[in-house]
Amino acid sequence: MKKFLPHYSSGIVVKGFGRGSKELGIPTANFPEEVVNNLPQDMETGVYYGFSQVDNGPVYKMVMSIGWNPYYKNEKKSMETHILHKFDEDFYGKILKVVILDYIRPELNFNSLDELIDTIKSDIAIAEKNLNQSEFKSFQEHQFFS
Ligand code: ADP
Ligand code: RBF
Ligand code: MG
Repeated sequence: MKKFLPHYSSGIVVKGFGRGSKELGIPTANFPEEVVNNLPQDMETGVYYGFSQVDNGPVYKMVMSIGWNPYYKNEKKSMETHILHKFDEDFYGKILKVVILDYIRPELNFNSLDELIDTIKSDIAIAEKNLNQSEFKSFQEHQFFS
């Protein structure tokens, strides 16, 4: 599971699927295809967490979904980052940097949108808690983000 971690990615924030994740309270910043294609071939799809930064701003905790979103049956593999911070404005076109540190679970299908949202909320709680551990804390101050 952790074979390819930590993994560092950076790229421009592009428009995603426009499904209104934002309206659900869980906006996800999408990376372009090239960044997705740079992931190690054998890295498992699923839900991960780590740290993230928009341009040269503060480094925040994040959760990320990598894969095909079985609930929506996407045709294209995506990397969607939800940053655990309330932003006043969108940041399309800015540079997003992420370090992926740990794996939570595989991508699942759900019977309803409510179940998807509840599961994402529990992913967020896991990331919130685990990222305070000293094992991970050091990455927040990593050179990558300076
Ligand atoms: P899209 O389908 O275009 O990805 P979303 O509804 O997922 O649309 O919204 C994503 C956009 O919301 C991001 O590209 C970013 O500009 C903005 N945004 C605002 N707050 C956050 C946040 N906390 N985490 C991720 N993106 C955010
Ligand atoms: N989509 C899925 O189809 N299955 C999942 O298990 C799943 N887990 C996610 C976990 C996180 C932390 C995030 C941010 C997204 C996840 N998604 C998943 C993607 C979700 O379907 C997408 O962000 C939608 O746009 C939400 O409305
Ligand atoms: Mg999105």
